[in-house]
Amino acid sequence: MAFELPALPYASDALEPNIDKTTMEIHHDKHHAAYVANLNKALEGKEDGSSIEDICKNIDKYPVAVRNNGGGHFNHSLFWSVMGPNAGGTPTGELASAIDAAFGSFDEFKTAFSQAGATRFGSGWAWLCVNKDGKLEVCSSANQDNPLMPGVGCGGAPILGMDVWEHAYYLKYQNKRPDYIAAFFNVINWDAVAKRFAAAK
Ligand code: MN3
Repeated sequence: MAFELPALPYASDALEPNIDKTTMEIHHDKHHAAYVANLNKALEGKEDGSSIEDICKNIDKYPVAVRNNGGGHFNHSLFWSVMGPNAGGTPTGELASAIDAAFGSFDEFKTAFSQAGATRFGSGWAWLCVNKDGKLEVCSSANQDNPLMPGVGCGGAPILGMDVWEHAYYLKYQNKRPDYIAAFFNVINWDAVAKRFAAAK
């Protein structure tokens, strides 16, 4: 079965002014759509019913086009789902406790995550993951790689991902990636991240 582009779970202007409508439209309707189309093309005749998560976990069995476009599909699907309008702030409950336990405080987590995104050279992603021991970790990956792929980074289940490709921010923020990263924190849907955390533990 072919993979499909998921609809944005909110309007394309819902993240204004932090992420502008035009960037969201191009990012979702063009970039993510292209990853899905190219993933389906790369898998044509070789579909085995694997989920996109299972493809990422076994990525070494696939050609590089599946790595790039399958990673792109997984990463962007997660990305849309962990943002939202009326979001931002700080997490609560078990996720907040786990962040404090792993990083010392929310502010220290924010610094580590922001730094992972800011220092990723070229294109890639910053991640918050639940590692094999059930602990939270921050890492970053190049291109469309992600922590589900063996040997990439945290080696765990990603529960928050931030796209730091220029296409994610250049129209509004140009070369100022740190400004985009600061704005990203205003649109994190911590309830969605907490659900992923509960499922990953
Ligand atoms: Mn992107």
